[in-house]
Amino acid sequence: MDTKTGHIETEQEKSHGEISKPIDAAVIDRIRADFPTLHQRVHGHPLAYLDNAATSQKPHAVLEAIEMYYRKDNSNVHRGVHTLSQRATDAYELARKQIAEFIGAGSTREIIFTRGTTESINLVASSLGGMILQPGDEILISAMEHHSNIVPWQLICSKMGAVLQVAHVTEDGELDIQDFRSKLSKKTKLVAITHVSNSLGTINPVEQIIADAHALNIPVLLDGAQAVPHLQVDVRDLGVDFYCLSSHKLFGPTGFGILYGKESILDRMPPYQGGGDMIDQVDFSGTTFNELPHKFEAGTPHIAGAIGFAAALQYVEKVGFDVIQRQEADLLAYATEGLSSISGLRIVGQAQEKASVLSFLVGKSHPYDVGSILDRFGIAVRTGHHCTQPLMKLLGVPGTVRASFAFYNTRSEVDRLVEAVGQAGAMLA
Ligand code: 7TS
Repeated sequence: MDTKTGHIETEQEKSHGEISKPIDAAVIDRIRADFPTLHQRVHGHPLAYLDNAATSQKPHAVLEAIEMYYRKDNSNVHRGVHTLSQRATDAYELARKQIAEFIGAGSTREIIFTRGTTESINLVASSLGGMILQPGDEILISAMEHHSNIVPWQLICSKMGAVLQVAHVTEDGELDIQDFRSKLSKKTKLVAITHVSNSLGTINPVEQIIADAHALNIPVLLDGAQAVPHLQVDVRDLGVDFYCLSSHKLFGPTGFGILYGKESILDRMPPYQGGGDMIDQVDFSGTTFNELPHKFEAGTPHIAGAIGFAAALQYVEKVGFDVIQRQEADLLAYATEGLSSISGLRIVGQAQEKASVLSFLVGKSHPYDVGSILDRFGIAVRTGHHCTQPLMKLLGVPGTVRASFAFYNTRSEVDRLVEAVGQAGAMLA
């Protein structure tokens, strides 16, 4: 993004006061000051953390919220009359409300706390899949899915005698929408597709996907793990049936995530796991289950995870998606241009709509070797298949080097990346 083109400030931008266009380096510096991990040296160089698609760094606000909970309120939730338990329960359920508002859910009953995107998808596959699938039924995914949105469907399909259909992806890394449409049929019982590809950055046309599937009364699950750090998602505007996400990619703690589901569907689904908290009455002759969302939350939950995640969302709102998107778009365009100037470098994934994820290969060098050299320069990227082995096979690559940017990254980090990749290419040639 050329920040010098005549851009008219929106009301939201104006409300950010000093954050006027272009985003001033001083603003990003202030943001960086909120993230303690960014300020360290690796192999004698300042850390350039460009592995945000794997996990993001955590601002002070998140670390403090978690510490305060453990220092002051640590107690179990939903089961104590004492003050600490009530405080913990209040903070935990307030987090649910804040999370519901952040993604535009209609009710906290639609927000199920999980360990992350992986567990959210497994929950739907196991509970809904086990309830509705008949032999010969189909689940439709795409060829760019993370293993987390492939394997749970394979497991339930093989258990129920159902069939996994896969919509093609083009050479540019876009969903082949015609192929997707041609694979929707009366047999399709669910569409499960990623909102943003973790390997290529492709932003999928989810409104279109949902419209096509809903025209045939097929529910849609979106894997939002890579979307929520970059896009303002409103599940009700989308009309999506299930939306899955992980706290740790959105500046919150690991081991915590969300399954959003429409209440009308969640209500009909059987529990996923049994244990404490998810029950209403237990008797050896049978058990009745708690109401939503607790029906799907067995056992002592990740209380600090919920509280830390709510703090992360507050932080993101304070920065604002407008600033986040402008900074990331700038970094993506700048890095794409810089890396493209390196001879023999090939960018993998050239979709029209992309989030700030950049996969590439340098000549015939193995991605792992390039990544190891970058690490020596203090630059953190991910290498390999990024848990998308079928996609790598389809694109005919062994894996890629992946740089993924967050709003706290800078053009000077991109300069260092380009310089180091150039050197790695020369060393490995
Ligand atoms: N779906 C997508 C699109 C992802 O990118 C990931 C994690 C997951 C699901 C699983 O999320 P989890 O939090 O349950 O593990 N992706 C990556 C990645 O690209 N590099 O490391 C983890």
